[in-house]
Amino acid sequence: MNNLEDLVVKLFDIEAFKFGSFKLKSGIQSPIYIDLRVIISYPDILRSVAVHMNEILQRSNVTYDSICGVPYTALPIASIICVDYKKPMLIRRKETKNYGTKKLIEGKFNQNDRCLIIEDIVTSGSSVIETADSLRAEGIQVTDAIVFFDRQQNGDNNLKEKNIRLLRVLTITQVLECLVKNKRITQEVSNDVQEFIRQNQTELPALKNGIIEMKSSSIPIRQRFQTIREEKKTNLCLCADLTSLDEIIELSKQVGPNICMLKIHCDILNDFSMEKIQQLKNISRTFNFLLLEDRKFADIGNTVQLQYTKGLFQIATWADLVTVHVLPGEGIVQALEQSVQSIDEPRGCLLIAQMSSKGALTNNEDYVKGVIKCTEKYSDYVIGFISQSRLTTDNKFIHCTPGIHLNNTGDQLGQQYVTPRQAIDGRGADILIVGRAITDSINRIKTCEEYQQEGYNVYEQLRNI
Ligand code: 5BU
Repeated sequence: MNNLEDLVVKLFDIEAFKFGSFKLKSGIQSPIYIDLRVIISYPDILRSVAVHMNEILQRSNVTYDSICGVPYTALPIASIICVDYKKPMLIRRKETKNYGTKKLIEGKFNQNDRCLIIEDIVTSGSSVIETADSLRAEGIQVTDAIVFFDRQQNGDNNLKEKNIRLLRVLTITQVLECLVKNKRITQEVSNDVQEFIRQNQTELPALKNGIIEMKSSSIPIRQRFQTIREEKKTNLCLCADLTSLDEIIELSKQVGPNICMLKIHCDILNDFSMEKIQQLKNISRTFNFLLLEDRKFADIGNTVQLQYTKGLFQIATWADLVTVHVLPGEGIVQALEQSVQSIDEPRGCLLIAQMSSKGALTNNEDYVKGVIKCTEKYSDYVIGFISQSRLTTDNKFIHCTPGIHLNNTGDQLGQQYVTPRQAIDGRGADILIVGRAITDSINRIKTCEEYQQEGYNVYEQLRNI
């Protein structure tokens, strides 16, 4: 079955294409339903699909080190191509395991390997993008994807936005033409489908499961936090005060599902690079957590603008959130907000109202009042506080509390700890900022899960009172 036209007709005959009126997952009524899953029951057709895909790959001169099929239909197709044309395969799990290594990508790969994604049908491109994000989070390059069938609903442009070139064997227009020519459907049916396609163009959707918010790039940070907390059931911010970004990257992949935020201090890293921080950012998108740079800006407006956007770190390009002291006056917030106006992703900050360390000079009533006033005035950019108590009844402001430990009361350098329960119940924390309690523990993943569970349980108990 080398002829593509024969293959299309065969696919119609085995009911991979159906015409009528079908309710799609989105609730929309569609005149066509395409389900390529049936091909696994027809070995000749399955192989033929793989062969045609490979022909396109040969013609397009794509270079790649491995192939990753998007589950499920594309998996057998990917397997055939990999075996027949001797390419290694990768598999992306739909969910991470709760036990063992928690790997999201199975198979052997090296950093900067180039992986080709294979999918059966593309509509919006969301599944391909979800797969690409996971691969990229592992340091694997994704530049091309191939689909057997393009529904022509703007998937190619959506993928282009993510720097992925879409290759395809067939478009819906070609399928319709072929089926009319072979008298499987009438011209009228074909016209109806074409009209439906024209009217149902897609944009990048936000994905579910708490993993990857593709539109996270446009959802305001405050709203993102609320969604993450509910979807992932976590109010835990892991504070990774490690001096190796490589180590933070590895850790973030392991605990990504458990946290709503990752806090770092970029100026303590021995191996900072824009490439690595971009990798961390991709991981934060994959696992859907916010990235907080605990920069504690505290200078005049002009200086903080430079510190935020320039230098080695270019913090504004990657940090969803930063921390800010209001010591120099509210101009600092105005200056920071101004410098992210040209960035096309939402940015926000947390004002430091009260510190956890012994004898902190911030913890005085007038100072805190000033911080609250400033928060209210710049409430678009300031999403909340770093605090040790609930400072306002306005729930739109998020209270983040550091100084958390389940079985320690402080360190030798002035840090003071409370338990997650004390922080949430007693002090009104929305987010627990936990550092060494997790990073110094013998099993970081397990400890992280414990803090996540404890934090979220207390939050739920209080919510249900
Ligand atoms: P720890 O390992 O959980 O003690 O780390 C706490 C983190 O929170 C650490 O990165 C501090 O820089 C940060 N922190 C804090 O501990 N207390 C504060 O008041 C503020 C930040 Br603001």
